[in-house]
Amino acid sequence: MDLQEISLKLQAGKAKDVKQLVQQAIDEGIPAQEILEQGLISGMNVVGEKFKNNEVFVPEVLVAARAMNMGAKLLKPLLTAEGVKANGKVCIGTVKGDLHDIGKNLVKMMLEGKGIEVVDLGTDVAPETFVQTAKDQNCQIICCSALLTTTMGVMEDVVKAAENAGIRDQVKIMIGGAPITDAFCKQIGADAYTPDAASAADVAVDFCS
Ligand code: B1M
Repeated sequence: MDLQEISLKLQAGKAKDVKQLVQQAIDEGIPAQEILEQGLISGMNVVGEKFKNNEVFVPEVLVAARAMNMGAKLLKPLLTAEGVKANGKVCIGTVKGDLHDIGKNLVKMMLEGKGIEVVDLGTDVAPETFVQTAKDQNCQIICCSALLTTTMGVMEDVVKAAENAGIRDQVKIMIGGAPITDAFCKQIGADAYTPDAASAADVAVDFCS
């Protein structure tokens, strides 16, 4: 099966078709990671380009996002089936001002697959909420996602809030999202940047063990 078909159906917002094709790809034995990257994420990237160029608008992006979520749900048990199991607890959220949650949800999925307990704070999360949750619930890691260049700066506020609360040496801060880079991570004093959900889970396992 050509994974491009999944990408095209996702771009058209055909959630049912996406679900059916993802299932077919699974049945054909195509690795889940490949279906995710070459089918779902690649389709979402095309939608993103069109969104940028005003060729599609928020409603179309939302139906594509729904199709993406339906496909990802089917992949979840496969993506999280193998690998090292770790003990640990993290809190995760998309930073204040930012409502994008698809990438954050993928990171959550991969973390849970590694046996890590995840406190999901949702989207539009204030720095103080990340820090208070880490404190109250004894999280070893704070995971922040940001998709907008206008919100990525909030991650620096999370680092500062952890310092001000006196827990900076007890908690690791991991960051990610499309505009984030390793250089940005170093600049704001966070502990790790990873480009995708699978590598985020690997680094989290290291931090927790
Ligand atoms: Co938004 N949006 N959006 N949008 N949207 C982008 C991000 C944009 C790049 C589109 C574009 O112009 N090309 C652009 C940002 C430009 C910029 O900042 N320079 C943009 C804009 C401008 C906006 C609005 C301002 C539009 C408007 O209203 N005028 C608005 C802002 C709303 C807000 O947040 N306050 C907005 C709204 C929306 C929707 C609501 C319509 C919808 C979100 C639906 C939802 O999330 N439930 C949406 C979407 C879907 C997108 C695009 C098309 C797709 C994002 C996505 O889900 N990608 C996006 C374009 C794009 O990125 N190509 C775009 C798939 C997802 C799996 O990837 O989240 O990057 P991603 O996650 C990756 C990695 O980054 C990583 O793991 C994942 C892969 O494994 N990762 C982490 C993510 N978090 C991590 C954390 C980690 C580690 C790795 O450690 C903790």
